[in-house]
Amino acid sequence: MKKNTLRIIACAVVGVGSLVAQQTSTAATYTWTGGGGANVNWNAPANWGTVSTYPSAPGDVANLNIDFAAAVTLSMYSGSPTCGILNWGDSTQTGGVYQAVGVSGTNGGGTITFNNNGSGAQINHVASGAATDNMRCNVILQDNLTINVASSSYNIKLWGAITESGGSYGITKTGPGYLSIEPAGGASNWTGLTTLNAGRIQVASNAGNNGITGNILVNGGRLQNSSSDAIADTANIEFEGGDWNMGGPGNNETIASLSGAATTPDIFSGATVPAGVVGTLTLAATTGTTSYAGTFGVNNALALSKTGGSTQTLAGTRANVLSSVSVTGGTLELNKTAGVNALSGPITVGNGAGAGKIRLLASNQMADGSAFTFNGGTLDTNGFSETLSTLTNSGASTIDMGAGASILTFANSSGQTWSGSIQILNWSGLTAGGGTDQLLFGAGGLSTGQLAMVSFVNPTNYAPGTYGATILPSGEVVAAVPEPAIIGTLAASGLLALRRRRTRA
Ligand SMILES: [Ca+2]
Ligand SMILES: [Ca+2]
Ligand SMILES: [Ca+2]
Repeated sequence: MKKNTLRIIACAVVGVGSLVAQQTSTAATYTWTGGGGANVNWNAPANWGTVSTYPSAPGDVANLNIDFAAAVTLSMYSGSPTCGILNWGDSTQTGGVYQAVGVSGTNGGGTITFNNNGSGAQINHVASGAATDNMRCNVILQDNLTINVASSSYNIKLWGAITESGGSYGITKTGPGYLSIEPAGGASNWTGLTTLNAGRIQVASNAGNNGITGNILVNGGRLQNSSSDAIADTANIEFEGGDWNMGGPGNNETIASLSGAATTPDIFSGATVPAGVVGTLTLAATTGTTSYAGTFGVNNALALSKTGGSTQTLAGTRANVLSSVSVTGGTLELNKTAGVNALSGPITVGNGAGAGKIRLLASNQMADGSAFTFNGGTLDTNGFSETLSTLTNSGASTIDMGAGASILTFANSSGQTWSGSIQILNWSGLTAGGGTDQLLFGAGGLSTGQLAMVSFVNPTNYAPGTYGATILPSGEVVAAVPEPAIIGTLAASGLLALRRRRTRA
């Protein structure tokens, strides 16, 4: 009974509070009059030139963009600061001095809620000059929020956790200035789209908390990492313009996938000092298919890793520059203009347990100088042709030559370390070579031991079965035809079919 009584009292108190909030919820415009100083309270009416009110309701406009004569740091700890529009920054640099205008002095200290009654909340940073204004309190989105940073040399930085309430809300960045997002005050979690239209978004993680937690759309400007793993591993990033500097040296990032039809965006690693230290971009989506038409590494090479079960297509008209490629899950489809490299650097395919595939959707998608290493994965030529450097193998790997005509050419690989097996599927070749499908090696070819690890499964022009491999003087590896006497004996006894079943098992 005592608990119930307390609940009734609590409800009554909340009810009164709501009534008061409703009475004061008519959107109003407030302009800061509190001057400068540290820990100046947002919720003090005198600081806004009023008797009893301050920006605390959806739709309220908070003008923090006066000519500050001294630096100011607002305290956000109490009073439920809320606004629809925040105009922010020292509007006049008296004597060339910009006065910093901070919102909370402690990372995660207090909260501000952005709610413009569904018409989109705004932060308009109006100052000019080269400096940074910090918002260190946590941010709650009850509306989509557009952040405009008007000066190209200006940086505003959100240090608090960004969360949402009452729906899924996003952040749109406009204007030429910088917006930095680094949740040093706790874990961010908002699910709406982060859209970059101009300027820069610099994003970092802090204590394992991702700076951006949802999907991202880049229409223009630059997305830039200030640390590794700044973006949620579940995020898709769509590029319809702009670019992405992963920062560094050696910043790594995992996201779900990449998409976008624009061919101009570039994703690149930051400074490579010490030399050779590049970042790795890992695409980890477990399902779905996405296509990215921009480039990698034109500005500075990076390493690409495809891990999840999804299909990622690399399209477009410009060549990628990659320091290495690893495909251990799903399918990486290569669909650039024929002869334009989608992949470069050493290429490894397979996770050692059957996953990981590269599929050609056009010819000549991998640099001729790229060494190709199987680790139990699949190369699906899909009727297209490719030239690579050496071939190395471990595990049970597969070359699927698909429908159509594929000429797959490797450099002399007789010096490479091989173990396991390579099965060749859908080979439409000829015993004498020169057929529809051709698997070729440069002078030196493969060693006898390597050839023994290659088998052709149900080649088109052969009786069904699994065949060993032999290499012709031309360097073409073809299915070895058993001696006619052996074929006759096998056919007569039905052992050919038995052998086929065994080799398939
Ligand atoms: Ca000033
Ligand atoms: Ca990540
Ligand atoms: Ca090639």
